Amino acid sequence: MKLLLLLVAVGLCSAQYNPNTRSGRTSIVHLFEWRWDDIAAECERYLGPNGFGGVQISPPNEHITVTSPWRPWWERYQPISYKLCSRSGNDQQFRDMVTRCNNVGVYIYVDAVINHMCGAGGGEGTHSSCGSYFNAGARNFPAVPFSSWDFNDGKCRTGSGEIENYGDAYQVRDCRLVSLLDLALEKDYVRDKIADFLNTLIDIGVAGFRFDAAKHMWPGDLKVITDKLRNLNTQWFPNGARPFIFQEVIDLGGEGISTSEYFGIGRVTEFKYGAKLGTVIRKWNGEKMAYLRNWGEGWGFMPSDRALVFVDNHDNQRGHGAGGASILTFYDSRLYKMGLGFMLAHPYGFTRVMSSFSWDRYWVDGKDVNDWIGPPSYSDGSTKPVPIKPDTTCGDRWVCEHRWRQIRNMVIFRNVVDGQPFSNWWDNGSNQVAFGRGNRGFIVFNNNDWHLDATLYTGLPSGSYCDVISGQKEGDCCSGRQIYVDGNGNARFQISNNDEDPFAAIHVDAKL
Ligand code: QV4
Ligand code: CA
Repeated sequence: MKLLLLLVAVGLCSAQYNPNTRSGRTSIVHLFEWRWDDIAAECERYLGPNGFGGVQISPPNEHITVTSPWRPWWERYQPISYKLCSRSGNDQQFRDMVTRCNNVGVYIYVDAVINHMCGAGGGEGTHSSCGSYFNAGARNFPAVPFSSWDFNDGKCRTGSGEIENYGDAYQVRDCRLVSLLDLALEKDYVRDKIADFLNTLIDIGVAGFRFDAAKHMWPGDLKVITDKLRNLNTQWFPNGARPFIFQEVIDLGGEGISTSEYFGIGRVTEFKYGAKLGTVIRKWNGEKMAYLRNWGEGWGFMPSDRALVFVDNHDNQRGHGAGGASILTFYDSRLYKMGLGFMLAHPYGFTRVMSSFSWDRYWVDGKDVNDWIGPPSYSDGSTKPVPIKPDTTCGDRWVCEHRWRQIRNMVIFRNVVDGQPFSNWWDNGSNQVAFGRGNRGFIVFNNNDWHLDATLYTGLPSGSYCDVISGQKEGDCCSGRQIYVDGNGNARFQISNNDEDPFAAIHVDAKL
């Protein structure tokens, strides 16, 4: 009996690290600023058929609207209430999206902004996405309702009320992040309001949450809130399934707060991953791909089963939170595809793919002053739909990285090699590297300025394979280059440094 109870307890806890994706689906995609109607359609027509496990959505609750002169993307990070109406759609559209995505096995992960409400300078009125009245100066949000005693104004010890020193954990948790009114998460009332909001989403059918600004919340408060959460909706999930939690904690080392403080609650974003991978692929600071042999914990990252990993996110692709010049984005598409290829082939962490909208970058003194620009929108500020072109790419300013052949095929590669060990590493001591995943898949990179011509042990069964980077298997044909694995598992790879994409990947589902 004791053993049984223990097993149940372990099962309950460990589930928060489990993304709840359908078996054989191993990645999620962040459809940044997409409308609910478009996400529902994308689940059905693209994400389901191509093996994506889920979607991280932009915050679904009511937020401030800022119109000076156009609406920035970041208004979504200034909550006004927990009503489900936002720039992406209303309550009914949200429920329709969750149902339709769940029905095709693509699950929804909500970006939960629970550390704060809008900025202290947010003003008074009904300039909010559902038209709810609020008064930022008076700390009054009647649509929740929250009032002045639900905020940390009295608790913060800095003169400005702002976070002034990231080395001081108290300031980081109890003071205001860029003037955002900081909620008093130690109060039962505030905890209950947040848990009610998250439980409403769970009942609708979401599979988990990104905790925005988790570093700015005490782990103990988050633990109490997550303990109040119900199990997932059994219409789609097994009995007793717990919501997946991944927490946004930026820890590049050297600050007062470390990611490990949050492991008791769920997974945590590993920001070192994209920063380091970008440095290696750009060949900065003497880095080379040969050093990736012990990628993962060997590079000082958190344990793999606690990590949520990504090449770039909606902040650091535009110089916000932990944005550094090394971060690879769609603007550097050739290097970006290699970065995604490496991430999706490598077993470390749970992987998230970014899907962006583009904007005209305008650099002034090393800073992009257009970093605020919002998604494609009409003159009234409402977000435009995502048009799909005949060649399957997206129109307007929607970049749809997840629809790029190389990236989508690597999402499939990761599913095919799921559970297989990292194996058969090879490198030339410089920037030509290769590795496999057991006997299911193999990938080769040439990031040197010269040709790669090497016969490598792949671990794969003999036969002809279609490279899923230069093309893909279509029926019995291969639209890209073919690779022949001989009876000993060896194959000759020839990759020019001038190839459109200087890497190649084969797996057992792309065998001809
Ligand atoms: C400005 C000044 C303040 C000043 C204030 C006065 O910067 O110093 O006190 O005016 O009113 C926007 C503006 C910002 C403005 C603020 C309040 O950009 O200039 O303050 O609003 O009006 C996003 C954006 C922020 C944006 C915020 C709210 O990145 O620029 O602020 O949304 O709209 C750290 C954190 C990490 C965080 C990261 C960006 O540790 O948690 O910074 N990342 C998450 C999200 C991110 C989001 C937030 C947190 C906040 O991923 O997108 O910030 O919810 O590293
Ligand atoms: Ca806080």
